[in-house]
Amino acid sequence: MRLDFDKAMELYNTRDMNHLSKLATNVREEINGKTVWYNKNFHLEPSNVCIHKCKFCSYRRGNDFEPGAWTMDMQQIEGYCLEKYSDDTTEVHVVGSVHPSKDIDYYYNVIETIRRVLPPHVTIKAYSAVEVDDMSKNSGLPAKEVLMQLKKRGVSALPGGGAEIFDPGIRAKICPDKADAHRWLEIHKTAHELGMRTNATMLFGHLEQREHRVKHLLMLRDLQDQTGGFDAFIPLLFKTANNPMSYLQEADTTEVLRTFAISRLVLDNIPHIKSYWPMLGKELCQLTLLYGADDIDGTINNSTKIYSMAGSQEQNPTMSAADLEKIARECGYVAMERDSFYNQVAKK
Ligand code: V47
Repeated sequence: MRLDFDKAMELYNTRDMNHLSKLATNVREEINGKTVWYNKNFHLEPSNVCIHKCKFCSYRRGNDFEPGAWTMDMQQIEGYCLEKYSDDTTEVHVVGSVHPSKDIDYYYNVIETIRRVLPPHVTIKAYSAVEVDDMSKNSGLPAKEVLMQLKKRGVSALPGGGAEIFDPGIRAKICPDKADAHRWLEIHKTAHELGMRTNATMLFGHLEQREHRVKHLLMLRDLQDQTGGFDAFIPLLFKTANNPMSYLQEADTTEVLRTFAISRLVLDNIPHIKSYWPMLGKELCQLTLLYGADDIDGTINNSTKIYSMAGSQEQNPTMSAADLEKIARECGYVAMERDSFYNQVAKK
């Protein structure tokens, strides 16, 4: 039976972690059997210069002259893609920023450059709904047109970033100046209508309470009922180093595990719950497999800085397929390589 708000809160508040683990595992095994999915991917972070001043972000710089700022030109993007790509890579995940002086052509050029240098079987998963919203505002084009242009240039999936927490009161405190919940959901809905698959995230462990998280999950579940376009949900644990909310303590391990279990149980219509190890660390990532997670993302190839800059223990995130397979095996599961759309990739 579907969990409503009250039932979800009751389960969230239980002290019986074993019960939560069993319930979430039942659902996860009904949907995904004993499979733990992973992919061979790398991230591209073209710039960390951003107009938004999200309080949780350790990565942003306000302009290109601040220490630690970077903005790649097309030659650097080409070189970077060729350096990180290997024959078995199936996905490049682009994490943008909203640069104060780059117009929409820069974002288009990034995609065109990737498409030109990497083979066509590599999926480009690019730009969060927040970046799409800013491209739309800055260019005067409707978001639908921006998405169509990105799709035409080779984007076939959107990452789940920028969702943070939908509650307007908390959102006003942690990221007041970017797309709100309504706009984030609207852009994903439009992407789904255009045939693009997308992910969804939730940033937790900062100012929000459990009730805000459950409401966030229910809003995602409602949209998924309408479109069916979300492939995966990723609970993102707030990492506290080097950002304006560093005064907060990181959420406990049990709180992380509870949140994974409740996500699995509430989101009965989203097939995959992803545990993103560059943020959680390998050990905690492995534990989440016992609380509903069925996807451990990818090999990464030391290509993302967001979480290392925010204090993650994974300072140079890289895992081989064998490392990822071991994580699953030790939990009694079987790792399976996937492409970006959860099709099994045959072993070579
Ligand atoms: O929206 C930023 C989060 C997100 C911090 O779709 C932080 O497969 C924790 O969306 N502590 C961007 N989180 C990354 C993202 C993502 C990651 C992995 C997989 C996928 C996917 C998408 O990172 C932001 C924000 O919620 N974030 N700073 C921090 N200090």
